[in-house]
Amino acid sequence: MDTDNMKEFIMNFSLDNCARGNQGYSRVLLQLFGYAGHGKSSFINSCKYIMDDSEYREYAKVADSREAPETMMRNSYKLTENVTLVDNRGGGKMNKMETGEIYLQLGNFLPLDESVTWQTGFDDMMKKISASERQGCAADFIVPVFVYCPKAGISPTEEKEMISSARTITGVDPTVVLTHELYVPIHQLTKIRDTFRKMGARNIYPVENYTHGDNLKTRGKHTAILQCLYESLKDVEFKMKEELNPSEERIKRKEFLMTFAHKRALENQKQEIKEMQLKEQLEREKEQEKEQEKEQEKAKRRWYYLWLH
Ligand SMILES: Nc1nc2c(ncn2[C@@H]2O[C@H](COP(=O)(O)OP(=O)(O)OP(=O)(O)O)[C@@H](O)[C@H]2O)c(=O)[nH]1
Ligand SMILES: [Mg+2]
Repeated sequence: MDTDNMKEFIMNFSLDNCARGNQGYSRVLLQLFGYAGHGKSSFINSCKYIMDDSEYREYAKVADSREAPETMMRNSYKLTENVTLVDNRGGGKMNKMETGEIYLQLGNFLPLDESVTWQTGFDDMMKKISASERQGCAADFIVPVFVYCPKAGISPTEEKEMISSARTITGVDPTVVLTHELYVPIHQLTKIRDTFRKMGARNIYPVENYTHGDNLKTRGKHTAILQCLYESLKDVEFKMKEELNPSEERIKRKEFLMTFAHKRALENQKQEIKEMQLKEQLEREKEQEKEQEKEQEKAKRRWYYLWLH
């Protein structure tokens, strides 16, 4: 399919036109998630640049480099009448607190266009889930889009967990966008693609984002990005053939997050107990060593020293 046809499909996409109608969903949210600095904001700017067909603009502020985290808010950008892009805050270390927050963003439990702070624990996560009841965002059809820069190398366990959790939370196969396509050797790109396939991801799109420094329109860049958007919406169309229930889905999502938070709290508790036991053991060992030293000291003393004291 050529770029004009793909663009037209994306522009006119509406959940109302799906096989069973909109089933209670009002819009599609393409939810970008992943590590900080991997190109989420640049991907949003590229999509807007292509769809708006105007001058290049930094709608989403881009980081000065991959190493300096930029996006702290969960900003939304309207791509078409019915499709919105969400620039979620990216994780740095991807510890359990950060992944928890990423799942809250993905599950649409955090407010749009507000800043994201990493959680501190179980209570914090529960409060955020309860607060989300007031936001009324149950009617968004979520598509998870994992943005990944292959130059960073891959740590399969974390990425696998994120891909599979994204699928469980949203019920949709995550789209994987591999950025910096032109700067990664083909063999490395193929390897990374295979790794993501093994994790269960099927929709993988290598793209070269348009940036402030390089925004010369090319058919290659246009095609790759449009293909990614087109195929993601085709997946929505396919999924909408099933009978779906937005409120039921939200309940399931909530259950997933609560189980995650509960497991994480238990793990933390176990870890704390382990650390405490280790500390106590070390202290005991130190005491024993001191005692032994005292005994040895005593043994070394001559008989008349003992008599004198
Ligand atoms: N050459 C090239 N540079 C890119 C590409 N995507 C992003 N960049 C650059 O990589 C850096 C980080 O990009 P951002 O779009 O800010 O990344 P992000 O994921 O939004 O980062 P955070 O907001 O910090 O989470 C910027 O300097 C971009 O110009 C790409 O596909 N190709
Ligand atoms: Mg950003």
